[in-house]
Amino acid sequence: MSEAIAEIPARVPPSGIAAASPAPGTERKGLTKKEIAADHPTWCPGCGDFSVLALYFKLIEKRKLWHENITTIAGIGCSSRFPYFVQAHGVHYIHGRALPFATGISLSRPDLHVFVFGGDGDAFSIGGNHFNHTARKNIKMTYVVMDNWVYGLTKKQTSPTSPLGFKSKTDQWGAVDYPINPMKQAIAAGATFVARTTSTNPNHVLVMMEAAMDHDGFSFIECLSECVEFYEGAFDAANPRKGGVFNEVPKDHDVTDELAAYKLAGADFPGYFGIFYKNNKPTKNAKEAEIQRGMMEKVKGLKDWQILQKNFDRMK
Ligand SMILES: Cc1ncc(C[n+]2csc(CCOP(=O)(O)OP(=O)(O)O)c2C)c(N)n1
Ligand code: SF4
Ligand SMILES: [Mg+2]
Repeated sequence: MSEAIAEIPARVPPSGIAAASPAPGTERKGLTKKEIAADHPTWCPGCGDFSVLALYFKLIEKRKLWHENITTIAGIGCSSRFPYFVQAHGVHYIHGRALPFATGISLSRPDLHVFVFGGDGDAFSIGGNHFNHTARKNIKMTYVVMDNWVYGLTKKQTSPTSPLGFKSKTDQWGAVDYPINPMKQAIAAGATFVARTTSTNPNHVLVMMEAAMDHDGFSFIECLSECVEFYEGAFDAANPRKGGVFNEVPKDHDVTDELAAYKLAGADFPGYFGIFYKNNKPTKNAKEAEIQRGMMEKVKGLKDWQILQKNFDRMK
């Protein structure tokens, strides 16, 4: 085998975050919040996004993830500022393009877990196509959409999840377009883990994030996260402290039943919270790794130039 090829690490399908476990004798202490927190978040006081960030820190602490085991990717929007505030590898990328960027990382770096955070506009307007394709390809990553039913960063335009009648700068007389249902969209697109939570229930957010991280595939979480500036009170009906109700997914719900999950997703607001759907099917990561293993086997013993020559000969 040529030296260049020998250096390429075997791309094994990632399994959870097992790579974070230190080898015996090399134990390292987990990161503290102080070590993970970067810039002071610039969100408005009271914004629901603070809670999601705090729980992400908690997840990193609890699961003893080190900087080199995680990456935090986002598009553009208030919620998408997320990677700025995490002291780890991350990218604040192009509006709606977080998922293709994250896909590249996920496929090329099976040793780390890719987290993507963003807003409803980023996910379902400009990034709508990428959402569908990343889900159907079952790329291993965790995607948390901080859904506030509005474009926050650009100061109150109707988003794809804004309810009918919502008055905004783009719909002064009230929104007339039917909103999309993120849960239905995710299930229909082929996401293999689909969950719903709300930033006002911190314990629940953490449980959902952990379950999503442990899923070997594309895990999607819709997290309601109030924009106190442009959609105050949007989720009061889901917050018992504001007189609302927090209904967990019924205990007898079968998470492998796609139709049952779709039915749950259709419940009137505030709907249900928890894991709606979970299905273990091979990821694109695993399939590509298999193809690569096969290819490497075929060129075993050849020098780089011989592999190149073979490719040229095939093209003649
Ligand atoms: C290509 C492009 N189009 C439009 C914009 C303007 N823009 C920035 S953020 C945003 C919407 C953000 O809404 P959302 O994703 O829901 O995030 P939030 O701010 O609500 O967290 C828009 C339209 C942009 N930055 N780039
Ligand atoms: S505008 Fe809304 S979403 Fe953006 S930081 Fe302020 S409260 Fe949060
Ligand atoms: Mg939004």
